[in-house]
Amino acid sequence: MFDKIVIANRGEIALRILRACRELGVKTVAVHSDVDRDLKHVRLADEAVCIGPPASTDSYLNIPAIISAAEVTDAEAIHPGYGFLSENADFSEKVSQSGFTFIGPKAETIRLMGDKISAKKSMQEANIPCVPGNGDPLGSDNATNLKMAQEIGYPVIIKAAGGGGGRGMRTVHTEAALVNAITMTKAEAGTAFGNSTVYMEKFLEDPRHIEFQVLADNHGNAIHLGERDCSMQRRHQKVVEEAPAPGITDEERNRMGALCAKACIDIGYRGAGTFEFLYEKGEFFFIEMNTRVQVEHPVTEMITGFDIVKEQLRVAAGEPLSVTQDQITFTGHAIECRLNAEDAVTFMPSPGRIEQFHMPGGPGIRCETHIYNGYTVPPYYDSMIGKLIAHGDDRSSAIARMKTALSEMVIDGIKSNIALQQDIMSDSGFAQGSQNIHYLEKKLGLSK
Ligand code: MV4
Repeated sequence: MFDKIVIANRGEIALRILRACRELGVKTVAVHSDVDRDLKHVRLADEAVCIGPPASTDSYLNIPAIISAAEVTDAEAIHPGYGFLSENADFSEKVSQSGFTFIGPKAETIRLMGDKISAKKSMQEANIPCVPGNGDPLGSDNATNLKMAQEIGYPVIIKAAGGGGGRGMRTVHTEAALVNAITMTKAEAGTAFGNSTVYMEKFLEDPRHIEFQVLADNHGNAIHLGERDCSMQRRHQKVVEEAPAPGITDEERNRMGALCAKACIDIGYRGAGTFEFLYEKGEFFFIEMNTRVQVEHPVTEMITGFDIVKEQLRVAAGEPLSVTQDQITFTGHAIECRLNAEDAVTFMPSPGRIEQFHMPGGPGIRCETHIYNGYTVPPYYDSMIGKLIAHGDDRSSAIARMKTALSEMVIDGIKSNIALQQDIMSDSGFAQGSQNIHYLEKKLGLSK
């Protein structure tokens, strides 16, 4: 195992990584911006290095500064967390070239999955079911593109190879709109991603978002930890996640999970990863692979009792996976509510000083947050300030525990989405389960 690592992130995930390090006897270096000296994990870390001014581009995205911090503290590895540099292939490459271990997949894997065309190609080759549409780059011949759309059947969606996470896509409902939509998406993609390549696939109108968690080592082993339902989202920001996904049978879980684990071996995957699918009318369709630990990993940890972050550290250190697939079992149901510092009506970020924080507790409750009484949420970063996770014997018990926990949690001084989460937990549609990706936005009156 590593002697010392750099945690190249902030907030709740930095604290989560620090806790995993402590359990494994790994020393920690927190790297932080000027305004982040009072972060909980910075206080708890063995060492702390300031890497720049508040703006992310000058600090948490500053590759030379982070690598220098690893050099001056004589650390062995760098954990990127999620967001920031976690899926930046150039960062992964520079970390390795500088003689450190990047806690994540190889740079070439990040690059492969970062390009949505090569990702889809590699998944088609690995027999992962993909959304209808060949995934080839669209050429400039209108007749060919019109023919392709006709064969797929409208509506279709034009997606940028450099996009992902909801960026760089356009839905097309009629033949008349196709040519212009391709032109527009290409132009926007060229500006936004420096890559104007686009591809076409069938647009699924009311899918659920279901994703599979995988872990792979450097010794040819890969396992899956089942799936999560992340359909409760607003403007591509997940709000509530849960595991298992309601209505997915053990057979479907085992079949899809095994396919994902096998695909990991095929592509030489290493570390923790997520296969994102759209799920409609009983069928899974691959859309993207995330090559990092995800915000919602705790729901999987709660139903499997397996520590994903500790395992990331183990496989990065060259150890084989600590478990085999048959040792993974699923118990009960877990729900995660993301906690955001935001206005209840406008959803605008609401930074400021936490005057009063009371953390909920009790059986099956887990609170992942870095906030504390007197902590000031800075305005420079994401508004997510933590996550509340409830585990129960079944879905309704998990909801009941979540409602109890939300009712006893106090976050004063800033605005938060606690009331929204309470509203969702009491929503009859949510209680039913299996809602699609449009459900929350419709409920909030945002669309359709
Ligand atoms: C789609 C789709 C429908 N059909 N692809 C949005 C984020 C990116 N990961 C892919 N996305 C979508 N791709 C096809 N062929 C609908 C979405 C989508 C979506 C997907 C997952 C979660 C929330 C979403 C919200 C709007 C659109």
